Amino acid sequence: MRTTVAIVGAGPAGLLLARLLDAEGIESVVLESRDRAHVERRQRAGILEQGTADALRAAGAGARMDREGLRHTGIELRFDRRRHRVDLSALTGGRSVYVHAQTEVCKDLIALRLRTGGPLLFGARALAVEDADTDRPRVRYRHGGRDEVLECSYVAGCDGYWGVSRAAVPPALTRTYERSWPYAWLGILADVPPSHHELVYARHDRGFALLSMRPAGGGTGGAPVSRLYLQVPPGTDAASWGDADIWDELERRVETDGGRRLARGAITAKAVTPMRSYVHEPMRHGRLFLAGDAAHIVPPTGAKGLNLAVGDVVTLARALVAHRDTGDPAGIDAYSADCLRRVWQAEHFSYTMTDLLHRHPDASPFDDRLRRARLDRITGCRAAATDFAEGYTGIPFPRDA
Ligand code: RFL
Ligand code: PHB
Repeated sequence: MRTTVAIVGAGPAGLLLARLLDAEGIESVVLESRDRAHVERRQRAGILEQGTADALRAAGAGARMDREGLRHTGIELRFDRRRHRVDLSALTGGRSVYVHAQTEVCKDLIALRLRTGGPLLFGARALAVEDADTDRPRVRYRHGGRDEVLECSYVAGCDGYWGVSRAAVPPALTRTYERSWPYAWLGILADVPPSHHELVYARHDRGFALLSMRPAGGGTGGAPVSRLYLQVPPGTDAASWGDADIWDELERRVETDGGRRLARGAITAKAVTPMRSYVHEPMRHGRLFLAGDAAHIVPPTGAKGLNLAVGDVVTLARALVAHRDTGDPAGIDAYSADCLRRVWQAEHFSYTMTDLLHRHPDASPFDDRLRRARLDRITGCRAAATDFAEGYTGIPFPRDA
């Protein structure tokens, strides 16, 4: 098989890129190792930055987000049993974020592709990207029990952290930057309306907790449900936490003086997520472009992973279109550096927010006081709050800045 752009991976990065290329009449083939049901059900991100929401709308994939998603203009920080609202919109000239699940974004992009676009092969596992530094790169893959080859002009490596595309960049040209965190998140979905109408990020001596939510979805018009997270030690087995223990622990960590009790309900999903910060440089090698989690990972505290993936593929699509229309390779040549500038801003934001809000097993009392002092600054000083709000609502996409 031959195509213009071979897209490896049908997560948000690969699916949105496919959509953007379809809209411009650029041929692509998407290879996805898992089946459709798995991709559509994988519980992950919930917060879309303003720029991501705008990009989905521009791609014709924003209708359900606008109908069912929840626009949030602020978040709450809780520490020392006190509540502090950060008014994101007032601090950023009206920017906001949307609560809308990654599962729903993927479902809509898959439906669009299957209805109006080129091939999207599920159960097609890429084995290797070859000859990325020539004019005729190719992807070897396995599909339906057979080994196949996809020849192409460009490869988009959108296959996430565990994918194979990254390995096609020669080690001698690669530099990776990494930090692992001494904790993980236990995340649950619960069939109960959220206890607070905005997200609550809580720092507590027992560890971090996050109260988030998912819109009802499916056009049911029902109430949102709760999506909740607890800081736990790395390697924790989700099954080792009983439902009542989870609710008790959440309640302790978000408790405020005179606050309401947490509404409890049936827990419908439970999983542990490790935390990692990781960047692979460069993000391009010849005609191979890495995008999304294939190139970088942030800890989930800043809600940046999916948003970075969207920025990467918007940048890549623009570069490919400009090259086709004008022959000018400037966008292609600048792809890695353009994306990495934004990636490092998000790495910094996610790092800082993670560090501020979690309980570090080996932190000294002095370290803890410094973290508290920074939180006091963010909640007490407009300049610090503005910096936080700009980071949370999103660093502009490359060349939009
Ligand atoms: P994905 O979503 O991992 O998709 C990669 C796809 O590639 C497929 N694949 C292959 N296909 C073919 N051949 C191979 N050899 C392949 N190897 C892998 C995989 O099956 C998969 O379908 O990467 P992508 O597209 O870059 O998207 C990244 C996002 O999924 C990720 O950054 C976010 O989910 C991170 N994240 C959050 N991001 C946000 O922006 N806002 C949030 O609120 C947010 N919350 C979260 C999160 C991630 C979490 N977890 C579970 C890691 C909350 C959590 C708990
Ligand atoms: C989520 O709802 O899944 C979520 C929200 C905020 C974050 C991370 C995850 O910072």
